[in-house]
Amino acid sequence: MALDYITAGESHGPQLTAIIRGVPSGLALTAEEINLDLARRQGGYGRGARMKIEKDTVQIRSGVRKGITLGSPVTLVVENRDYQVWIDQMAPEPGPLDDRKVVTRPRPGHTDLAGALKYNHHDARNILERSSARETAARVAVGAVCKRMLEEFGVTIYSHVINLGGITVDARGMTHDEIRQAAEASDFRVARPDDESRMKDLVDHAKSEGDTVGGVYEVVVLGVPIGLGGTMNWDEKLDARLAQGIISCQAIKGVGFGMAFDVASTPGSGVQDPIGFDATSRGEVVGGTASGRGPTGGFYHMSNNAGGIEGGLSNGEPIIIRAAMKPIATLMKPLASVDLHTKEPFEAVRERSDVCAVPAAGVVGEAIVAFILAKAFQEKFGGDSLAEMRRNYDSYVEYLKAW
Ligand code: EPS
Repeated sequence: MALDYITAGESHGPQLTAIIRGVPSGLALTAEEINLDLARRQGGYGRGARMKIEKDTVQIRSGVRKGITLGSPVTLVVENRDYQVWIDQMAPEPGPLDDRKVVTRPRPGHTDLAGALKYNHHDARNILERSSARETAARVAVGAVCKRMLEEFGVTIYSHVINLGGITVDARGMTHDEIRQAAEASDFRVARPDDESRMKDLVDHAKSEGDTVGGVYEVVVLGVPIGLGGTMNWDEKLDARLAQGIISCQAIKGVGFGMAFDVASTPGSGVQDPIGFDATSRGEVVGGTASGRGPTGGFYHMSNNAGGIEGGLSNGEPIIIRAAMKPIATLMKPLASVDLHTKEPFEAVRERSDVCAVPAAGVVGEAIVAFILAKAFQEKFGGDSLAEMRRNYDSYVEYLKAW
């Protein structure tokens, strides 16, 4: 069965749930590994009070026995601690609602207005509870499972922030390992710590103004073999699928690969990546090393402006994806809105929120990318069991070597 998942759960409901189907049998998986990524998602300078309330941990409820996947659906549960505070308003049992907590002044930029009209909810809380970025905790848990699968094939993923509210970080000249280590140690998940104090000032200033801050993160995938995805049909293309996944994340408004939008203002000779051949690296599996190239049978590109994908197929170079996050829509100095019932002009509702969540969004981006790549991996190599995937993968690498 093709790898797929669904998430469920309201931000202040009892729990977030994810069910993943199509995880191959025989994969070693523990809650502790998933928890590492859940903790990474909770970090970053500029988060709101909710992150102090929650300590996200996963419970594996199906699909795993004694630390090994069974091939059956994997159910992951992350409880919301804050539910205890919201139980009166959010419990599934019938009962009255507190009028003071009903949301009728939609926030510009959020789903409140269109969602309320579409689903016929006169309390926009019924929309915002699900559209909240809290849902990304479930996606990060799914991504951690997918990362585990990819690791078995030498594929690793990291992210770092390259623009925070207009302050850009230039990581050129740094190795993958250096960028990854610096980002993990940084409150802004940036490669160069010298940029952090200006970012902190920017976020503090926005907070004092009741405003919010966006930015751009980059996800990098190392060790991807040549030929994942599809070039024959629109919905098989790897970049198209990654773009859909990335854009589906709350507040993400733009996505690009490699040099991204700069392709539009650069001549073709400065955009396309010249091809070379190195017989010594035939069949090399080098995920995590300096070049980050996966198995290609010795073919390589002399630059990586394409970000590892040409014509909808991985080309073996590191996959590099950039995503632009808009500033969070919930403002403490709210913009103009209209009451859903009276139609009178009002300021939009104030909800507790983050001032800046770009570093966390990068961790979510890793998870999204992990899922899409794991799915593409399974399409190419089969996947009832990890052993079957490995046989098919090894045979593909042998085929590339013999080309
Ligand atoms: C989030 C949980 C939410 C928000 C934020 C991210 O919790 P609460 O609404 O209780 O503060 O902090 O969600 C949003 C930015 C949003 O617009 O919904 C989380 O777990 O990441």
